[in-house]
Amino acid sequence: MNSKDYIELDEKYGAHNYHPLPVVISWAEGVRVKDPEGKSYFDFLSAYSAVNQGHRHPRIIKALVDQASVCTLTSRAFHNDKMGQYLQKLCEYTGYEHALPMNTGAEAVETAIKAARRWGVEVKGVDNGNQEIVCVKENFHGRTLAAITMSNDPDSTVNYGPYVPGFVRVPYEDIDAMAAAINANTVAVILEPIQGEAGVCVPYEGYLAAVRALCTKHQVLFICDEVQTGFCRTGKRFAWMHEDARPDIMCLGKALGGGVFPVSAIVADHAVMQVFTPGTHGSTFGGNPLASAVAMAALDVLVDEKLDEHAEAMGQIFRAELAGAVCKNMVKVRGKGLLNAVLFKDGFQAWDVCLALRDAGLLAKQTHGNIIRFAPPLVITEAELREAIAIIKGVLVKY
Ligand code: IF1
Repeated sequence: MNSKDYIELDEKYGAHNYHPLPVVISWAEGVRVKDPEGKSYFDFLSAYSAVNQGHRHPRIIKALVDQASVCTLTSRAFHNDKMGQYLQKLCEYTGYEHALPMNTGAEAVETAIKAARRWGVEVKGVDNGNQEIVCVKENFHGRTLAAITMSNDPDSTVNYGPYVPGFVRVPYEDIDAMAAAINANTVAVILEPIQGEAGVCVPYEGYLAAVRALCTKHQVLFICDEVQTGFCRTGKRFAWMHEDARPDIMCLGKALGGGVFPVSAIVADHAVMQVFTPGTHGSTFGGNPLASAVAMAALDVLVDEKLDEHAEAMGQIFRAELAGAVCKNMVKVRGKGLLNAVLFKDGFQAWDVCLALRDAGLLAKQTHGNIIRFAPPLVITEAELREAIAIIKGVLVKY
């Protein structure tokens, strides 16, 4: 079978809920992937930042294989000998007292919403059923009903009603609108510290700290969705760390699984996490020994390879180089660390650029038609980065 055959099978038997770039990946290592015909590409999407540690990092694969050969799944009906060590490592890495393990990012978001709603009743004193959560426009928090209720993207929401009550949406970067939306029933504010799907929107300096202060003032929980921005992607362990803005709850996913499989969690201190009591929340797969072993290795790689500092340094080079690219439709380059985007003029079809990049040996995906996100694995070396930048510049000059 060749690439064309694989694509045909997807289209024949799959639901048509995606429109992927026409490329098939059958091998991957570090920052590079190959198609079945043997053509090699730089991966500049990193599975939407789930592969921060690089494809098939040897330490992570070793943890996977070692654990797979002794015990993979126990459920939470019994203890296992890996979850506790994993949660300890995650708490130490994030600086929170407790962690609650789930599987996907959307489940972490749901868990944070449930924690905030319960906290609202049991700690803040809101009547059950009246809890409100403030979210921001252009957010992306996943595909569940609560997550799409927060979304204002028609692609995500159309004809999926009835939506979930209890959410109020305000413009991003508008602290006055947020303050006006908060009332006695407000239990939480949720946002992405840098909006990923919206096109790598970095808020003005001071916004996150202002949100934090506003939440503290009104006894409202600050929830940061770090599913995409977390684990060194933006040049810090977590994107809120660019400011004095420590959230009450962090939603984590993607790179926590080391690019191997879904691992997610929320972290919070005791005052919030104590709202969960036996039977009130859970997951068959959350905290399983295989996931725990993989996540521990994924965290060790981030620390030992100093991927936060490295992402910061590589990001500086990337933005400086791309800002100097010749391209008549390019408007600007923005981002932090190795989460960056090139913004083109309104109405420009970035899809065509993605196809040209593919042909030149680099995979990236457009968002909102006129934006391309560039997010390579954080293990990319400076030499590899400069090679990739040359490919990107060589394509941009034709547009
Ligand atoms: C898809 C986007 C990125 C996320 C944030 C929660 C989740 C995500 C901030 C849910 C997931 C993914 C979903 C994936 C594509 C990707 C994406 F384009 F859709 F928006 F990264 F930008 N919070 N983002 O970014 O995590 O349940 O998927 O594990 O195809 O839907 P999940």
